[in-house]
Amino acid sequence: MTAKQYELLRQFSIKGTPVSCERCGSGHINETYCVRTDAPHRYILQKISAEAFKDVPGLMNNICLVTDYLRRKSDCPDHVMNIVPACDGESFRQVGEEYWRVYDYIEGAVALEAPRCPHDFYESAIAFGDFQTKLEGFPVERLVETIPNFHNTVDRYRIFREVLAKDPCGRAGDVREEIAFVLSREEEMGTLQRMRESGELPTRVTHNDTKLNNVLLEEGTYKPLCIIDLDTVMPGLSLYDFGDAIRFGAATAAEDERDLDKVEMSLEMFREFTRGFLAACTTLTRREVELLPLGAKTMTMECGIRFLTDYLDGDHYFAIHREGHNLDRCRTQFKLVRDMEAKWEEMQKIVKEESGR
Ligand code: ADP
Ligand code: GN1
Ligand code: MG
Repeated sequence: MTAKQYELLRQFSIKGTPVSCERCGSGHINETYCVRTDAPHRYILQKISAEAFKDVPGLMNNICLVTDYLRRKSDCPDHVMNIVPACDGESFRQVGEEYWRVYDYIEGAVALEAPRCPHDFYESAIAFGDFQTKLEGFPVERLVETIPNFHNTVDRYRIFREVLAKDPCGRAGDVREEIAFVLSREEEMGTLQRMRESGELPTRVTHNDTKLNNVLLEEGTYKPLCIIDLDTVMPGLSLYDFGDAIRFGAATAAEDERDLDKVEMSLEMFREFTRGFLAACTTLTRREVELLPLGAKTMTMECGIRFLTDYLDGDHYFAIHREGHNLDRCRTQFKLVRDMEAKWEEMQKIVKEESGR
C-alpha cells in the first residue's frame, strides 16, 4: 500500500487500520482496489472516473438515494451496496482533481466474466429485473443524468461523426469497413430513442450498465447477492438493461476476442435471460416486451460505436490493456449485431414463447 493510499483511507470512517490495498476487478471505467484492515474488515476503494463522470456530487447523491430506497425495500439490506462515509460525513473525498469513495466489501461473492452455464445467466436476469421492479416507485425526477445522453443512440451517432470528421489520430483510413457498418444502420438504431422521446416507451429508473460482472453472485450457490456499479443508475429504458445484458452475457466469447469466428450471440443464453427478465421485471408493457430483440441489437451496436469512437479519438474513455484494444472490442460487437440479424426471427419467436404472447 502506498503512503497516498494510506492517507486517503484514513479520511474515511473505516474500522481498523488499513494493512493492504490491491487493485481488483476488470471494469473499464473506475480504478478499483480491495482494502484490508487489521479490524479485520474489507472495503472497496474506488477512484471515480473523471473522464466519464462530470458531476460526481450529483452521481454520489443518486447512489445514496437509490441505495437507501433499495435497503428499505430489501429483505436482506446487507446485500445492497453500502457507502462508507468520509470522516466529514460526505459520501466521497475530493483530492485535487481526483474523486474517491469507499464501499463495504461484499464478502463471499463472485463477479463472473461469462456465465458458467445458462442458469447463471438466468439468475443474473432475475437480479437485474428485480432491481428495476424494486425501483418502480422511486421518484425519477430526483436523479441527475450522471452521463447526459448515455444511451441516446442518435446522439452517439452525432459524436461518432464528429470524431470521424476530426480523425485526431489518423486512424479512420484503417477502419473503413467498420465505419460503413455503423453508418448503414443509423436509421434503425435511432428507433428506441425516438420512441422514448414520443412517450411510446416509458422512462423508468434503470441501471444502464448491466454487464454480468456488475452483479455479485454468492460463492458456491451462484445465487444473486448484490447489484453493483451504480454510477449509471438514472432515468432510462427497460430495454437498455435487457439489451446491455444480452450484449455481454449471451456472447459466446469475450468482449475483446480477436478471433471473430468464436463470437456469436447464443440463442440458448438469449432465451434464459429473456425468461428470467420477464419473470422478475413485472412492469414491462406489451410494447416493451415486443421490442426486447431490438433492445439487444441497439445496445450492442451502440456499444460497438462507443468503442470505435474511442479508438478513433485516441482511447481516452475505456481503459485499454493493449494497442487496438478498443478496435478489437468494437469488432466483437459488430459481429454480434450481424449474428443477431441472422437470428432475428428466432429471437422474436423466443420472446413470443417466453412471454406467452
Ligand atoms: P467499473 O465501473 O470500473 O466497472 P465496478 O464498480 O463494477 O467498477 O467494480 C469493479 C469490480 O470490483 C467488480 O466487477 C467487482 O469484481 C469488484 N467489486 C466492486 N464493488 C464490490 C463490492 N462492494 N464488494 C466486492 N467486490 C466488489
Ligand atoms: C463500461 O464500468 P463497466 O466496465 O462496468 C461502460 C459501459 C459499457 C462497458 C463495456 C459508465 O462498463 O457503458 O457497456 O464498459 N460504463 C460506462 O464493457 O461507460
Ligand atoms: Mg463494472
